[in-house]
Amino acid sequence: MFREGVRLRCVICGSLYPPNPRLFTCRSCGGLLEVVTPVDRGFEWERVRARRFGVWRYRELLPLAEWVKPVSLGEGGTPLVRVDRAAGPHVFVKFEGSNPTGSFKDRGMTVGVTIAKGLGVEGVVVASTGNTAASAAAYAARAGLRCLVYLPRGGVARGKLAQALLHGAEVVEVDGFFDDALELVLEEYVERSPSKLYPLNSVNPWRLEGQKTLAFELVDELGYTPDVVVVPVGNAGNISAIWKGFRELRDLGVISGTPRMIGVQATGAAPLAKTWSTRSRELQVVEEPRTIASAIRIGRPVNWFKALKSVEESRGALLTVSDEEILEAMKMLARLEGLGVEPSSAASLAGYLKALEEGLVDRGETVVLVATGHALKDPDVVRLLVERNT
Ligand code: AN7
Repeated sequence: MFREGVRLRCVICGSLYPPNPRLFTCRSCGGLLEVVTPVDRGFEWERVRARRFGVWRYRELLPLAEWVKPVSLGEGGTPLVRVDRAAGPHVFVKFEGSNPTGSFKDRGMTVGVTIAKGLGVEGVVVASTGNTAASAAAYAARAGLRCLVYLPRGGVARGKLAQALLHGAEVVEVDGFFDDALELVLEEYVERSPSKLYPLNSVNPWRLEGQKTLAFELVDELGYTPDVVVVPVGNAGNISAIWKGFRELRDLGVISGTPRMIGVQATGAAPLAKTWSTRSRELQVVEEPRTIASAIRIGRPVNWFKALKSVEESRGALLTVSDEEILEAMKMLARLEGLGVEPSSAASLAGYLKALEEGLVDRGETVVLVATGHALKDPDVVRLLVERNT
């Protein structure tokens, strides 16, 4: 199913493994793995640009063999919108809300569910704060697979739950936070594998391969590398995946410089930002994460090591924004730019404004704010925002 020469590599000790779709952690040190895809010498950036804009335009840079037919809904190829009224003439929003299920998760799910289908499993399983569940449910439906989702009880925005149910997912509500739901999934379906269900959380390095295409699209559309990319951070798979995409383009010689990656967390759910600011080598776990941005209400991000490495290598930063700042940014994008994003996505604009204040970014620099999900995902927060101050 995989391209010739594809390997898995431990992000901590560098151990290499053959491309096993079920192997998520290093057998010698327990670190998370990443996919290494060798690219043909004949690869030409110009040739891929003749294809439809989206995830599969970059097939040569993805680990799946050419003959594999993707389970696809036309994901990726999302709008890049200049936001000069809300932020300035050199600032763009990458609007991931216009993916098929309304979030960036679709980029990863098209790859993950394609692999699940190829494995011949009965279905897929995820723990989720909502968007992963919505996306997994839709792609599983398309592939004719079962989808089982573990959600924190009362912790998922209504639009996302509605999508999971609409697409026929089996929902298990867990008393506790997302972190507890994920632990359950890892114990049940990863440590005791192989099960009949294929786990598609972001510990799955194959799924993250799809998410790296966001970096490809930015370079592809802008024609140059942005100076800074701002990403809301929860479980920290996305910031790691986007950074991996830039690294690969640099290694291929497509770009010479890489952007600084700035990760944004909500003040009440900021394990990584805390770890970063204290220069700690151990994750500063948040036992009871709190924020209005339920997508990123995560206290023990599994990809913490990958994310810290990405931020460090790119000479970026991690910072926090308050719920008030998130709501204000959400309103700015909606009212000044016509962009309806969910609260966690607005954290990237709030984070950019903070980074300016703190001197981490200069006004003249080209910046991309990743708006990870659509406003319709969370109608209750929209209502709160509108009723409070119109
Ligand atoms: C809109 O759906 O974790 O740092 O289970 O839905 O890669 O976790 C969602 C995360 C940002 C954070 N923005 O991305 C899930 C889930 C939105 C999100 C994030 C999420 P990661």
